[in-house]
Amino acid sequence: MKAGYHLDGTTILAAASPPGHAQRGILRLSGPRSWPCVSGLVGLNTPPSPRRLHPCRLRLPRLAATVPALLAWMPAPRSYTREDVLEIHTFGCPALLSCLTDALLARGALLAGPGEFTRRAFLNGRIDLTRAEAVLDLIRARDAAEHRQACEQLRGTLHRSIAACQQRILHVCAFGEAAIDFSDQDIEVIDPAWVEGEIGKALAELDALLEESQGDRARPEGVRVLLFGRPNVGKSSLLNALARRPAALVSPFPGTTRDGFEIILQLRGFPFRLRDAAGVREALSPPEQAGIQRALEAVESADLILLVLDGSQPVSCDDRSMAARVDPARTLLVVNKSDLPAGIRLGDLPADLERRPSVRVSALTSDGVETLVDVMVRTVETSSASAPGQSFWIHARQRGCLMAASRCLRSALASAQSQTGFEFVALDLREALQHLGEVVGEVVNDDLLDLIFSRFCIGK
Ligand SMILES: Nc1nc2c(ncn2[C@@H]2O[C@H](COP(=O)(O)OP(=O)(O)OP(=O)(O)O)[C@@H](O)[C@H]2O)c(=O)[nH]1
Ligand SMILES: [Mg+2]
Repeated sequence: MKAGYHLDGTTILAAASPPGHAQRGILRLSGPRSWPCVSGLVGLNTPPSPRRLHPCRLRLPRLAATVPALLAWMPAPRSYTREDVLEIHTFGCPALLSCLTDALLARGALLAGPGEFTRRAFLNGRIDLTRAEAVLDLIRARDAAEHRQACEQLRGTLHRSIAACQQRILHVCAFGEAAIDFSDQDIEVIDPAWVEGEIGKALAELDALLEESQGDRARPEGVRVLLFGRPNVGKSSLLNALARRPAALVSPFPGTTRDGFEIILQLRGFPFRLRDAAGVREALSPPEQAGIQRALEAVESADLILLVLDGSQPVSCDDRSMAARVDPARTLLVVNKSDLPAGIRLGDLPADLERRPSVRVSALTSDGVETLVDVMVRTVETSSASAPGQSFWIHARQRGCLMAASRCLRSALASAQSQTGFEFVALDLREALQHLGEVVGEVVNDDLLDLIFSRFCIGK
């Protein structure tokens, strides 16, 4: 086992609260010496009642006075790690916590490695690896959608799908191997069509899982939003209104923005990458043409396109040609300049766009901008990438294993179809099971565990 993680039977210790000054500081111990390490410091011979907060006073050798604290005692096996776990809640004062840590280390506790509590939970069979990784996701969740996804995984959504697939493959293996045992007696024990059918189903389930997880971390840095429209409709002004600062240059001259640029914004707790781009028209110069080319490329990769229109003018030919370039399903219409007399008729847009949500705003006065934010957030919340149960965010590691398992099943299916003998089919099926086992942690080695858990913070 690598440095940083400890052997079975040891007792580990870490702060479970963030570093720095805070109202409350928490130290957490896990292992058989959790109570013996603490009992002397609180002057109690027996542990308090489990799963309650028990008031006590800490007597620390380096401090003159006693310190009030609360103890939470979670004896094995009903604890996060399935070991004896004890938490000490006291003031969030770094000097006090360091003093307490020293006292506990002197009594035999060891400083925990990153993610060691969760690693123990996994090794002791409390959670499978997909759930352990979900704990990490939960800690790192940047918004409500990521939080919800991590909770889904924590409930074992991925694990259940994989278990169903494993069951199907095991079933085929069991029947197939029994058939090999009876192969010298002239009885048809296994129907080749059934074998093919079952492998085909397992493969379809796995491929569906991979397909659903296509959006693997689809929003690594937030939802990519593109401000798209012809020159002078107020894209840069709108970016500034959303950012509440003059981030982009604005001028009455069409063609002001050339190099598009991005800003990252938190809107209602969601991270958005907002991209301003050159207005699209028949370019007057090569640099403008280059800027327009970039805007057109960004249309392909954006998660959400805000098609900005000038509400004070009729829909122009440029507006229509831009409307033709966007995917309506990813587009919201923003009718800007609502402070001016209205001159637009949305009915002049292509029919599929006309039906998309539209918001009237004035980037100049910020009128309607809050409504636009509401609509953007709602669109993201209900998009497939964040709808619960519809799509998985899986780690690259998990994805790699699923793809390897899918390859093995494909090869098993080919062997089954060419009727080369069940031995060959079984070899591939066993290998597929091995890869699926790696996703949930039935087949793992220490190096892999080190890699996974080293991404955790200490104390989890
Ligand atoms: N009255 C009014 N004027 C606006 C509004 N939004 C933008 N403008 C004006 O419209 C002009 C163009 O604004 P920009 O934000 O530079 O437009 P743009 O779409 O970024 O233009 P390009 O960068 O050239 O593509 C500026 O003079 C703005 O002050 C608005 O809501 N109301
Ligand atoms: Mg601009």
